[in-house]
Formats: sequence, C-alpha cells, structure tokens
Amino acid sequence: MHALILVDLQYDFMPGGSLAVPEGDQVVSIANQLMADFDLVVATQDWHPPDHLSFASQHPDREIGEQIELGGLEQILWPDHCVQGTRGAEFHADLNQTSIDKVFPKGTDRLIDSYSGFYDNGHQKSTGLGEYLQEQQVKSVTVLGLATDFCVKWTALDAVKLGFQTRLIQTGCRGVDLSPGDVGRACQEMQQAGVKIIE
Ligand code: VGL
Ligand code: ZN
Repeated sequence: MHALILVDLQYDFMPGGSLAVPEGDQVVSIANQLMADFDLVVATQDWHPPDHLSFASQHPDREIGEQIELGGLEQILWPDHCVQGTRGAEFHADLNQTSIDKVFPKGTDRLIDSYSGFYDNGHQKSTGLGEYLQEQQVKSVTVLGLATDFCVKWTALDAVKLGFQTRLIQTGCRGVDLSPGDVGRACQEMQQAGVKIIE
C-alpha cells in the first residue's frame, strides 16, 4: 500500500494568508492530480487553539520570528495562524477533499508545537497518523505540501524513522525560507536521512 501525505494545504499558508508561503497555492493542483495514483490519501491540518504558545501574540515582549524556549524546546514565534474553526485553518477550496481518506489535526495542544504530521515537536504524543498507516498496511509514503522547511521536512523525517519508504515530490512543495537557503538545506537533510526526492 502506497499513501500520499498532503501537508497543511490550508489558507493561512497560501498567498494572502497570515503565514503565507510564496506560491503555496500552486501545489494544490499537483496534489489533486496525484491523488488517483495512490491507494490511500491522508492530510495533515495545522489546528491551533487561539492562544497557542507558538504565536508571538501570546508573548507581549517578543516579536514574530524570534526564537524562545518553550517547554524545553526551541520555538520560533509565528503570527497567529490556522486557528481552529477559522477560514485560515480550512483547506484550500480547490483541494479535492472527497479523495482524502483521513485528516490528522496537529498543534492542538497550546503548550507544544507540532511540525510533523506524526508527533508533536517533543515526540511525546502521536497524532495517530503512523498507527493509521500501519493499520492500513502502508509500506511507502509520498509527501508534498507546505512548508518544505518546517512541516513537510519533519513529517518526511518521521516517516523515515517509522520505517516507511519515503518520497518527496519537490514540485509539490514550497517553503518559508526564513533564512535564504533553508529550503535547500531542508532537502539535503531529508535526502541524507533517506528520503527520496523526486523532481
Ligand atoms: C508550519 C510553521 C508553523 C508549516 C506550521 O505547516 O510548515 N510552519 N506552523
Ligand atoms: Zn502552526
């Protein structure tokens, strides 16, 4: 069984969104085209409470982009984004949601962020995605979505760790590139970990 994992194809990561990824909307049609080639399609959804501690707005003396320590982990402070129940947290309307078998929300615990679609950043709690894929006898996964240098990267790295043969569709991903070169370095890191990058 081969699964397609769609990472965070939500309005806040699209141009015009609060954490916009340049050209983020361009990967939606690629996601739609690929769905038919897979036995199973799953999607992750960044799904934060309004007072999530990854939001700079929760730290009055801090600014967006600053790094703090949160629960013993390094945390970049983001603009408010993907707040549960808001339009920014919705999947792009063009995404063919009827072909998605199951959606996995993440980042729901105020106290810890979750870049990976499998676990929180402390690797303490599972979202259920890994267990679901194992139950469905999935052996290999293909990852695409937003953003290459955050949620896509950590999702792909965890997929490898869990023993899935893991591929990344590069044309189906876009990155934040907070520091220029981040996307390139993320791809290198994934490749070194055993992710097969498909162009
Ligand atoms: C993401 C930053 C914060 C992502 C989510 O989807 O890559 N990045 N939350
Ligand atoms: Zn987030």
